[in-house]
Amino acid sequence: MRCSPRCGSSSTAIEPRLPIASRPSRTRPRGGRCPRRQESLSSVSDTRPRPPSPMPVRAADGGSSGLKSVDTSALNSIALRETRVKNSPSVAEHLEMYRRMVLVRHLEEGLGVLHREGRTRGPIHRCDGQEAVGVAATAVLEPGDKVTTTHRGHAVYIGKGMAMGPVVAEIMGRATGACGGRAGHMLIADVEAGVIGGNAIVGAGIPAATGMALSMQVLGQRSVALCVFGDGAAQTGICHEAMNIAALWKLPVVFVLEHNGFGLTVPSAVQSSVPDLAVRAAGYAMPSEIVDGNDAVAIYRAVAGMVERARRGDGPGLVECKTYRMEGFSTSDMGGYQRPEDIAAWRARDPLKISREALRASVGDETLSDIESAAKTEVDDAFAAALAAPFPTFRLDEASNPYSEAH
Ligand SMILES: Cc1ncc(C[n+]2csc(CCOP(=O)(O)OP(=O)(O)O)c2C)c(N)n1
Ligand SMILES: [Mg+2]
Repeated sequence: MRCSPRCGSSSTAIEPRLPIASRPSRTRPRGGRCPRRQESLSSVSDTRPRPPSPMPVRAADGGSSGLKSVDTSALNSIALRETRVKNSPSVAEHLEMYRRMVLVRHLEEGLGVLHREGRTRGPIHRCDGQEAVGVAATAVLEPGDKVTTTHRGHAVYIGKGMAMGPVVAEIMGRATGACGGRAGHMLIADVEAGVIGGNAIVGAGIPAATGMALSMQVLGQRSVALCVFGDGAAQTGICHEAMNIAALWKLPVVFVLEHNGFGLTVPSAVQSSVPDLAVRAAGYAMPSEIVDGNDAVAIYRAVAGMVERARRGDGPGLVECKTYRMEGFSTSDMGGYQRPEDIAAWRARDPLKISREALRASVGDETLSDIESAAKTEVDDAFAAALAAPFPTFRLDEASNPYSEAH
């Protein structure tokens, strides 16, 4: 089954198969045995060929290969019926997602300019081309829900409702920043907005969101934790540990895998045994879906379905968003390993273009242009305010300063 008109990958959804103990929801099952595990695993090993994915990936041999995926369509019907909810965004919601994506794009481009002028500190991981993932996934959430993200988290910060001013000021290390200038661009958090934080340790946001979901379950809240993480992070051991325990205990956590084709300079094809990482969800009896990661509406729909079932106590789910990072790994990336034709192909499928095109028919060019110019002004103002703001002052504790002359 195709997950969206633009996505050549199949949706993969697997009914959770864990026995539920006496309490029907948010109850930790006593045992971890999965009675139908064998059935799901044998279905996953069916490797019938499928049409290639639109995501261009350089194969291990350096050639170009379409993604060969596992056909798990046999597993889809039950869970898809169950997770089919009223989950399409309204035009107003799509418009707001578009506005936030435009804000993030201006933020990224502004940072690029400042970096070239030598006015930023440390590497900055831009998310140009990936805005739809962080923005659309968080657009689904309610204010009490929490999100963790990665070193490339700008779209999540803005998507979950942080104001542009404190985000820009934090990236620029100013006292007026969301974390007082102490976090920098990779570690921004905002408790009130439900942003538990970016994280410079690859994979570390995955157990953090899972732990947050455990606390929500223990406290009997109706909230959901969402974790945005990369394809590189998906290869870490902690990812598997967290997913296993999340599925075993039916924790209200949704894993959103931002599959941009690379971990640092390493292509997915040489770091993963499977091209579609969503198939791993079957190993945890967890539903999963693959979507076009440049299509905000497709992401919103898939994440909304997973959030809905997590909120009602049916446990975690995984959404794999196929996307591409158009500006390299970071501002210190020297490039040369991304094929120009791949970059061009993905630029042609820019998530902002896809949403703009979809919205034009309903709201018209004028509304979109107004939104675009207001977003530009908002980001320009945020940069001007941040650059005029002071740096924080730090008081060193002499006793714990290893470089102190006092020792
Ligand atoms: C535990 C750990 N190992 C290695 C690194 C170095 N590192 C930083 S980003 C990165 C790649 C991450 O790839 P992915 O998760 O796909 O995120 P992307 O950069 O593609 O958004 C690596 C290996 C790190 N920061 N933390
Ligand atoms: Mg990656």
